[in-house]
Amino acid sequence: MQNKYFPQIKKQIPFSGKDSKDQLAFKYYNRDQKVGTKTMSEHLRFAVSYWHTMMGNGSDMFGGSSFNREWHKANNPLDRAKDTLEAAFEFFQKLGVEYYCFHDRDIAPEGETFAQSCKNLESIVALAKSFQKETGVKLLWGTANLFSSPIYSQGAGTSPNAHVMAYAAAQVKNAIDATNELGGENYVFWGGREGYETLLNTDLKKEQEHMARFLHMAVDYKKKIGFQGQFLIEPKPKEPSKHQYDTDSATTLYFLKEYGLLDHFKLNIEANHATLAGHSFEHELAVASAAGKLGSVDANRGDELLGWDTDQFPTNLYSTTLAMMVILKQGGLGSGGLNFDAKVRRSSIDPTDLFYAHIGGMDAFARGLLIAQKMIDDNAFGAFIDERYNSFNSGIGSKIISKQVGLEEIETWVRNEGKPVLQSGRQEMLENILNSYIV
Ligand code: XLS
Ligand code: NI
Ligand code: NI
Repeated sequence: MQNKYFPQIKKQIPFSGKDSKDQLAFKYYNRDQKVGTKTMSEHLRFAVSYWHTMMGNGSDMFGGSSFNREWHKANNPLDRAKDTLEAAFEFFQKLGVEYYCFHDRDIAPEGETFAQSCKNLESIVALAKSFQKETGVKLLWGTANLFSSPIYSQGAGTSPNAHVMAYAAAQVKNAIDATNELGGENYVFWGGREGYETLLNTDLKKEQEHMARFLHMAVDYKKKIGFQGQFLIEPKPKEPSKHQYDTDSATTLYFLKEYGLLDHFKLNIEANHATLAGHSFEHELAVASAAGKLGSVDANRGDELLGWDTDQFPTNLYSTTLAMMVILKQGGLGSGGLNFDAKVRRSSIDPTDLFYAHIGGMDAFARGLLIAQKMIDDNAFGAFIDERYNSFNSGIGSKIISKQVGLEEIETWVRNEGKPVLQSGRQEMLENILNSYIV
């Protein structure tokens, strides 16, 4: 293991158990510990996001960089990218994480021309491939940054300008190639600028048709090159656009269905995007899962008092527990995983803060996993939920569901039966049960 960029961390972060006071150790995440039939690492499949952890510099809307990372010091952008990659793999190994995720423009700098950008990407991908081989760290997903460049200010796949859409398509082709070359297990589409600001200049239907065509071309290309990874769409309601075409799980599922794309995509659900859409994280996971389309997760959290994508590291045990309930119930995330799409705060200026942040997030999900598995093993809520719908298992309920009756037969039945007798939903009691597991 290299010891160049994080000399303050001498060895891989150990597991030292819940009573340990060592803040550079896991209290709950014990990678080989069995939970149900799988190990913790098989359940959780943690990934580091390159853009925040390696490229983040603490800047925000009101001020420039507040961290001065060692790996950002070289003068030449390509040298900087190489140093960053080296630092990244040192970080992954010291943290003991098995996956990472990137945008094309995080790992390799944009060149003067499109061809130069592609060349930069190819050379960094070759280097990443050798680091992956050396360390065993794998690529969870790659994606294309179709939102930072000014050419995408009016959209990428939905730009009113065909040349821009073509540019974005060419960029996606190269990002899929890079992901394929690195054995990426998924490829993500997040429609950063695929939305609109005002209907005064927008043909909403046309833009959605263009987006669908854009995605169909990607599907065709995937088949052509035999890329085995899963395509994912990441819903988000706003920021940067006011109205996004992939607002939330339900909107995105409808879009995929409407345009014949449903078979080719699953969803990548981000906690902070769920809350921005006015939903809970577990709601978005449950909607995707109910459709058989929960593919992967961007694990982070927002702030209750701030209405934007603060991308904080997840620490809320209620949230991680309820998320893991949904994930366990569908039998895991398949080729997906838990990607920390999260950044340390502007004031957390030391490289060691990157370790504290990820340790906290990994422990929060490990605890969520343990608690959720226990609640499932004990059938803490399942029996109650089954019982709540019991009236559909016989009598009029089963006749409705098995299509034996229609409105007329039902009316006759209701006239004879009178008013329904209700049962309590018992929300408070169930919340007490949840608390008894978490605390
Ligand atoms: C931004 C998104 C982005 C995607 C990848 O809000 O979360 O980081 O995950 O493009
Ligand atoms: Ni994300
Ligand atoms: Ni986000």
